[in-house]
Amino acid sequence: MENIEQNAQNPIPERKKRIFSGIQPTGVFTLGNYLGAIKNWKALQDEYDCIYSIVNMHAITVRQDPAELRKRTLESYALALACGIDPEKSILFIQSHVPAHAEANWVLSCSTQFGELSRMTQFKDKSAKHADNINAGLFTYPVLMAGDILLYQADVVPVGVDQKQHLELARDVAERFNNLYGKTFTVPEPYIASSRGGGKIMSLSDPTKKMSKSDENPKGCVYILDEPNVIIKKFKSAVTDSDMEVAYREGKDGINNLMTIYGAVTGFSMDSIERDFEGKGYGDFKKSVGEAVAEHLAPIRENYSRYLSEKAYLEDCYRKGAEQAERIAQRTIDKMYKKVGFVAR
Ligand code: ATP
Ligand code: LTN
Repeated sequence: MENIEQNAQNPIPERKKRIFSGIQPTGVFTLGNYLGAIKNWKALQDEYDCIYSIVNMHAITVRQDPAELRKRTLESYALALACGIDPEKSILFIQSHVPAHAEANWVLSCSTQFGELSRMTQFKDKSAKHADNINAGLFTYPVLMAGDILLYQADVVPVGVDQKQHLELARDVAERFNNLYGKTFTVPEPYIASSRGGGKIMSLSDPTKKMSKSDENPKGCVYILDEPNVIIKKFKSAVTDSDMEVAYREGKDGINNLMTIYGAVTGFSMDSIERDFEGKGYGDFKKSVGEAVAEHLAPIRENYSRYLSEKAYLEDCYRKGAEQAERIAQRTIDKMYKKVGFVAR
């Protein structure tokens, strides 16, 4: 009886749900990456068991300069730390350090159909943009991504709106594999910030286009390491409409985007932003958005230079991260190999 009472007061803690997400080391993170993904990565660390990766294997689907990729991978790792990913709470690792990602990719590619990969809109966009290098990796990229997620038996995957289709594919592949070989993978749920909440931040120079870190036109992109005066200037020259009203409305892409950004960094609702800027012009509004963003990002810039200069700490973190990730991923690879009928060594 005593025991039962004690157990009721101190129940065994439930296993936390697991999160996996990744970001490519293709450049300094943009405000889009931050609001659509990394800000959520940080916020979810206490409630979930989180595993985050700098996905350098994904990055080579478009041509990269090797020295630059190496440098950017370390910088991206430091940036993730600077954005508040805490290696004591979460696993943060570099994708190529865990061979299971390449192994899972092969097995899963044999459970993915050519037809379903052909429907991926990111492949169509990127192959139009890189017409001289439409390689097989660019085409099978969603399989590598499915492997990333399924290896860790992730329950939830926080990403921006642009990754929704890839996530649906990962779910389909997991279900197909489970049906064919017996339960092997957790089928992951997407965690997508609503577009008003920052799930899709648009370019400041062309608000019909996604803000993207590999964009050749840096004017439309706010990078999280930009100096405050640069940020304010970029917002001042943001493209808007010829109307005068700060209101979230169909067809006002530029203003909608600025309102989304302002709401995401201040926590203000669209209604309260509309009220606060009633009767004021776009100039005042753009200035306020620029200042709020610059203020929000300032601590990240300070943390970043500190982390990047602590080389030994950085190395220690990514080595530990890889070991922790590998332990989990290897268990899933062993299971997959057994299920498909590979002879154990
Ligand atoms: P690249 O330009 O190299 O394709 P990217 O800027 O699109 O890169 P990724 O590394 O592919 O960034 O994505 C990292 C995360 O950031 C993903 O979860 C993605 O959905 C999110 N993300 C990227 N761009 C935006 C955006 N403009 N708005 C909201 N989320 C975004
Ligand atoms: N494809 C993603 C990056 C990515 C990812 C992942 C995101 C690679 N693997 C696994 C979530 C889960 C992109 O942002 N382009």
